[in-house]
Amino acid sequence: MSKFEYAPAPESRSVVDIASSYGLFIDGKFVEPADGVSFKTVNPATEETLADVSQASAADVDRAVKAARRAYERVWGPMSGAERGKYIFRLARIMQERAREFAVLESLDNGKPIKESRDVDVPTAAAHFFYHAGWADKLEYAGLSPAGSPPPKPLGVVGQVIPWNFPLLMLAWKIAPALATGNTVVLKPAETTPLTALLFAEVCRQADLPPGVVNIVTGAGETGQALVEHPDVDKIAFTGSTAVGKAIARTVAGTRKRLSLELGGKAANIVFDDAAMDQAVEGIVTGIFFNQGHVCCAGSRLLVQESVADDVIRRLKRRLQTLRVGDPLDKNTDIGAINSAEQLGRITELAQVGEAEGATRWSPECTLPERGYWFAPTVFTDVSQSHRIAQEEIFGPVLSVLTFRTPQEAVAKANNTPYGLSAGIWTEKGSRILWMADQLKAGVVWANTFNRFDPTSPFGGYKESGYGREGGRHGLEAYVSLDADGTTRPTRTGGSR
Ligand code: TAP
Repeated sequence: MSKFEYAPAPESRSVVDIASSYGLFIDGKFVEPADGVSFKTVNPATEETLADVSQASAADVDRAVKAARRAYERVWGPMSGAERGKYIFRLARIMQERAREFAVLESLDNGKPIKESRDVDVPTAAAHFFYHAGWADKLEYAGLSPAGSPPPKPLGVVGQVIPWNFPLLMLAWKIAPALATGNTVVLKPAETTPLTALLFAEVCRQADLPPGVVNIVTGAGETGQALVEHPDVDKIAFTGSTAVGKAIARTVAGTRKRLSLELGGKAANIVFDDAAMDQAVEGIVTGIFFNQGHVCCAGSRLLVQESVADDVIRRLKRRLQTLRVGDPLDKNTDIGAINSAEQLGRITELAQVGEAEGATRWSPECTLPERGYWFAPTVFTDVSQSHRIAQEEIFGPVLSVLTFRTPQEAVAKANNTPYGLSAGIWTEKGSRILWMADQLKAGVVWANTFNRFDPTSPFGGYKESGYGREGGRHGLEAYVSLDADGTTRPTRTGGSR
């Protein structure tokens, strides 16, 4: 039977205006870096250079922290919550108004499909600002401190370091709660995806946000390290790999800085024999192939009940044959480009390890573009618990399939990981969902859905997936002091159970 093909439906690039070079955003202005060093950011789908971006040195980070401190002491700290809320609402509205520009820029710099940047990243980022704007004047009623005790106070200057997989959304997760609680911010975006953070800097100017409240310092790992080590930063909020998170925890240990860490994951997506199978297959696809699998909470381990494993794998393979891999700006594209040559190298290496360890590798037939960084959706069956592809975070479009017979075995296998960020359960039985959710050591457990995000819902991990929560009322705790004198306490929020 002949197959209907989709005609290309490319989104126009004309909505974005990328400058040839960008300075650092410090104290409300774009400024040159002290030592004049820059790096290039490229479109991973074409390897075309998009812009030269400044690399912030320790001296630039110091300038940014000083600007944030001044803004905290003179303007943002003393401002009423209601006034702060107005600014944050304004940021949210401008982000919505410029949504198409943000979406196209994100897809160009990151490689993710436009339908995801347009329908998930940008609207969810704006939703985080709207949600937190609403909290700004209600913090004393948030139940963060016991009745009768002083209202929560901001911490001061917050240093934030974010990864490349959801550049704008991770910025929103970080900046919105920090501003709502009265802190000022110095944020370092990932080296490979700085452009939407720089567009957000422009939005801060458009919103007349007081200078120094938000500062954006672009650069590589050393810039992040300079921010983490800066003595006048009151809190570090980090999202990224577990290895870098551990290094940051070591640096911060023994200082008065507060720390929250959102790190890696190796989530189990668990399918029982009574699940609605077509729905479950869609959830498996969303779980691991959304955003090319560059998702900390990706359902990268499929645990399927043995009695239905053959059927699930057959349906899954049939579904994967319909996924379209290619131009991120094409509105039909399901899977875009891998974010960098380095990440492609890591995915390729781990997939080869999977084969060498004896797992069976399968990908649908698909023609990958000649230029850029691409990896076909891949499924490994015959995977055992000890395989590296069942243990290590691949952070790419690669699914490892394991089987189980009983719910107890599913729980034991799901929890057999150093991580504990998320999990999914597919079953018709409500009681089983509740029992499983109670047993699974994961910060988020989805039932009959996967990879759903909402600003009202706290998100965060157990074990090596980090500590602290982002989003919801719980997320506010990471940005306030409950001490009467407003000093910071070296406490962690969230944590293991
Ligand atoms: P990392 O390599 O850890 O980088 C994260 C950020 O830290 C980047 O901005 C990076 O700069 C910076 N950085 C690198 N070395 C640093 C150092 N020594 N001190 C301070 N900052 C440093 O992670 P990644 O590869 O970008 O992101 C993927 C990882 O993030 C995955 O493990 C994923 O699971 C995790 N992640 C977790 C979550 C949550 S919510 N738990 C969400 C998204 C991603 P450069 O970009 O210049 O290297």
